[in-house]
Formats: sequence, structure tokens, C-alpha cells
Amino acid sequence: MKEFIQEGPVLEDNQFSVDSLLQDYLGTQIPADFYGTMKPDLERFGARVMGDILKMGEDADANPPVHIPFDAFGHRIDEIRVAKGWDEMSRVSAVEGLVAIGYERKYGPYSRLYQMAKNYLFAPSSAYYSCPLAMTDGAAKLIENFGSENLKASALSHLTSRDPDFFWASGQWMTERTGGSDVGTSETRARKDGEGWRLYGVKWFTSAVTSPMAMTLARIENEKGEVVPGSKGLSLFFIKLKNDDGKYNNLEIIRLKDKLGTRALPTAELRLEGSRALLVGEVGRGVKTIATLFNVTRIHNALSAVASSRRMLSWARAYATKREAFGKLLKDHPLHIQTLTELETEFQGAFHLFFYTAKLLGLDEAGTAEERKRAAPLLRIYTPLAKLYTAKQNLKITSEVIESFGGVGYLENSGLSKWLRDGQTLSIWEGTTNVLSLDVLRSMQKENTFPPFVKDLSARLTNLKDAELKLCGQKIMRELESLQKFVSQAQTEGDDFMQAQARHFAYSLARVAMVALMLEFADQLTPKSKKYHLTAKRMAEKKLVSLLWADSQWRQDSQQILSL
Ligand code: MFK
Repeated sequence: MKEFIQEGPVLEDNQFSVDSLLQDYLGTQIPADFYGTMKPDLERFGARVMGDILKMGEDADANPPVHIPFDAFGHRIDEIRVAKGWDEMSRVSAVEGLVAIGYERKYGPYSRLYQMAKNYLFAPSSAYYSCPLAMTDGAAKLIENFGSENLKASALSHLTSRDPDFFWASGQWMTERTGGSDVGTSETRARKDGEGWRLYGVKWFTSAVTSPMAMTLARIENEKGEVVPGSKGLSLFFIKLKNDDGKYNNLEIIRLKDKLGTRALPTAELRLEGSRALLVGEVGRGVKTIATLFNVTRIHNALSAVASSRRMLSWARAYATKREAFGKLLKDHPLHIQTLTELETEFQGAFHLFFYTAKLLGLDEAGTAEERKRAAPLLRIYTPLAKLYTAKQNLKITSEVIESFGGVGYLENSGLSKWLRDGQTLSIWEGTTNVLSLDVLRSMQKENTFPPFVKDLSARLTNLKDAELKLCGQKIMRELESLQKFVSQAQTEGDDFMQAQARHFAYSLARVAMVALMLEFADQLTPKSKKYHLTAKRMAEKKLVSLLWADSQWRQDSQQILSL
């Protein structure tokens, strides 16, 4: 008797040409002549991410970095040995312009959509080389906005280069033992040394430690060695990992972090012992200045989350056409199809949330004066919303897809379990879900982002043409009105109230925005594509807004429930 062995799923070998959502989206957003020149590149790259790049990623995942602190004679060398594939991805990133496209601005405000679409194809094959790229993009933007002419001529030209021998990735050394979230408690000190500064302290999590440079925070000492406490005492510094002679810049690698996932990524703990650094931006404005960087990495975080979800759903779809159970293929089981359809619908919403944020970034940087004015507050509120929502949603989708493979999905060598481990970081690094929910409130309080958010979505909903979609739009308008009412009623309730309900509120905003964007997209493609029409309608029928009236009684009860 021939024993049964299940045939495994196979992914399509061009991730762009099979992605009709991505193609249709870019087709509706980017002027035809621009898109016409981008498309062949995306098409070519879509095949490459399933070819040599995928192999590089697999090599990097299979050969995680190793820290070699000493040589045979006992000299401190702190060598970080990374996989060949990891190094190769740095070269590929430069040649493909994965950062450069965003700064060349060849396509004006649409350059960011092009860049992000390319990174969206790259990320799931890259074993999280997408992380150094995110930080590189953030550092480039920061130096472009706040760097001296010297720093622009030197570091920025490296970060945005397409020459693989000249390209630099950047690190972002923010986290200290005192806090990953509470950056304002950082202990690292900066002492003046001639024209520059020397830094002393321990950086607890530094991602991509092989990058030649990083942006970091430190507290400037006065002549008496005194410092200003809190985040107002922090300033931002540019730092090079090594000196021109190839030796470390007075820093020691304490150890590599033993992480749950993203194991190809060399995340280290560092001791700075008088490392030379340059001040960037104003003294005491370090947190505000580095926000320029982490607002970009947060967009990349959403990119990684959405791209991972798409890759997971591709696996699930491929398996549904191969796996037979109870006498028929999974694709013919109504409940299985229902489960996957719900995930796909949610994913498409997140896709819009992310790409709209990327579009706003492009408009904010390279739009007309009027477009920039309109985009700025929207970008400010969409960035935390996209980051927090997509990261959590990706975990849910990943978990469901693994489940859809049954026991095989739980096996290490299925290649699926790593996605759950890796995905967990997306809701932690670059700000946890709660930190990001509070950032949504911060954006509203400090930059009055809520009225433009409502106005922008209302305009999109009001402009819908298709009768069915218009009806859905009216429902979403009512949801927006309920959010407005909530905000005006909550205003007198105080900080603790606002904080306690911040996550519910942020999720509600993200979901309403997702649906409005889906409806608009479906409307643009009606009658060409029925598919988006169906997806948008299904999403509109879901529960979108779930608010919490977290008054003092509610908060006291919560303490009691937790016995705190
Ligand atoms: C593949 C994906 C790529 C991802 C790459 C990941 C690799 C990197 C790994 C890491 O490095 S993870 C480390 C990431 N760490 C964080 O994201 C920090 C999380 N914590 C926060 O975001 C806190 O909210 C924050 C540190 C900002 C709190 O700081 P403060 O100083 O206690 O808050 P405060 O006083 O509200 O803000 C100080 C100033 O910054 C204010 O400006 P003003 O002084 O003018 O009033 C704020 O408005 C401003 N600010 C804060 N967040 C901002 C912002 N401005 C713009 N955008 C923001 N998001």
C-alpha cells in the first residue's frame, strides 16, 4: 500500500505579478506615466524576492549572528560574524534603491509609494533586513531635516546611496536599562570634547549593530558634571561604530541579545566608554528630534506587518488548494473559506491603512504647499494608528494561518512558526501598542490631529458614487460622528480616563479609517472589479467602533479585578 504523504504548498514565483491588490492600488494612486516606469522594476523585483533574495534571507535565518568577544590571545575584538546572506542583502538594498528611492524623489510625492511598495515585496523574504533599512530610512530623514551641511554631505550621502560599496545602514540606539518606552530616564552622559562630544553609558538594545553609524540619545553634562533630568535633558547624537582605523569608537559589545525571534538580526548590548559623537539638532530636544526617525521606522513597522500578513495568507491560500481532508480540498470546505475570507478582509483593511500612511509621508515631503499642509497632521495621527493596529493584526493572522496548517504549522521545519516568533516583535519595538495608543492622544492634544482626521475621511465618504458603497459610507459617517461625540464628551474626564480608554479609541479610529479607505478604493474600481466592492462591504458591516467609558469607578473596578 502506498503511504500518504501530503504535498506542501508552493508560493508563486513573482510576488508582484500575482498581487492584484498592490497593482490595482498603485494604479489608482500614482499618475499613469510615473506608474508606467515603476511597474517594470516592480515586476522584475517581484521575481527577485522569490529568487536570490529569498535565499539570502534563508541563509541569514539559518546562520544567526555570533559575537566573538576575544581573539585567541585575549585581545578584545568584539567581532560580530553575520551570515553571508545578511551581508549580501545590504548590497542588494543599495543597488535596488530601497532607501534611495525615497530621497531621490524622482517621482515627487509618489516616490514614497514606489519605495514602500518595493520594500513591501522585499520584507517577507529578507529575514528582517527590513529592520536596518527602516532605521536607515529614519536616520536619513532625520539628517535631512536636522543635520549640518557636513553631516548631509557625509552620512546622508552614504545612507541614500545606490553604490553597495558606499552604502551605509544606520542603527538607532535609544533603549537603555531604565526604559524601552520611558526613554526620558536614559542615563547615558555626553561630555564636551573639543568640537565634538564623548558619550558614556550602556545601550541595552541596539538593533543591527554592524551598521557603520547610529543615532543615539545622551544627557549633556555641564562643567560641574550636572545634568538636566527627564526627557528635556536629552540631546541627540550621531555616532560612528568604528574609527577610520577600523577600531571600535571607544565602545564595547557586551553581548548579543538572545531573542524570541528576528534571530538573523544582530541586536546587541553596548557599553560606550567615551565614544566620539556629534550633536544633531538642539540641546535638550533629543526626544523630539529623534521622533522624526521613529515616526519613519513606525511606518516601516506597519509595512513589515502587512507584508508578513500577506505572505502568511499566500501560504494559506496555496495550502487550501493542496490539502484534502474529509474527502475534499480545504478550499471546498465552507468554514475554512469563511475563516480565510475574514482574514483576507482584515488584511486588505490594514493594507490600506499602511499604504495611505506611506502616501501621506510622500505628500508631506514632496507635495505642493497645500498638500503638505493637509498631509502633516494626518501623517502625525496615521503613523501610530498604522503601527499599532497592523502589528497586532499580523499576529492574529499569523496565528490563524499556522492553525490552518494543523500540526505541521507548529513544526519548526515547516518554516511557519518563525513568523509568529518574528511577528511578536512588531508590537513591541518602535513603541508598544499602549505607547502608540497614547501617542495617538498626544498627537491630538499637541497637534490637534483629530479634526483633520475626521474631515479627511468625511470628504472621502461623501464623495462615494456607487449606490451600495454610498450606503456603507453613510454607516461609517455615523461611526465617525459617534467618535466625535465621544471625544467632546471625554474632554472633561481628565488624563486617567483618556489613558485608560486609549487603546479602544485608537483601534476604533484605525478600523473606521480602514473601511473608509477601502470604500473609496472599491468605488474607484467599480465596475472594473467586483472583488474590492465585496471586501469593502463586508468590512463595513463589521463592528468597527468599540469605546470604553473608563471613568473613575471603572478604573477602580479594574484595579479590584486585578487585586492590585
Ligand atoms: C521592520 C520594522 C522596523 C522597525 C525597526 C526596529 C528596530 C529598532 C529597535 C528599537 O530601537 S526599539 C526602540 C524604540 N523606542 C521607542 O519607540 C520609544 C517608545 N516610547 C515613546 O515613544 C514615548 O512615548 C516617548 C519616548 C516619546 C515619551 O517621551 P517623553 O519625553 O516622556 O514624552 P513627551 O514629553 O510627551 O515628548 C517629548 C517631545 O517629543 C514632545 O514635544 P514637545 O517637547 O515639543 O512638546 C512630544 O510632542 C514629542 N513627541 C513624542 N512622540 C512624538 C513626538 N513628536 C512627534 N512624533 C511623535 N511620535
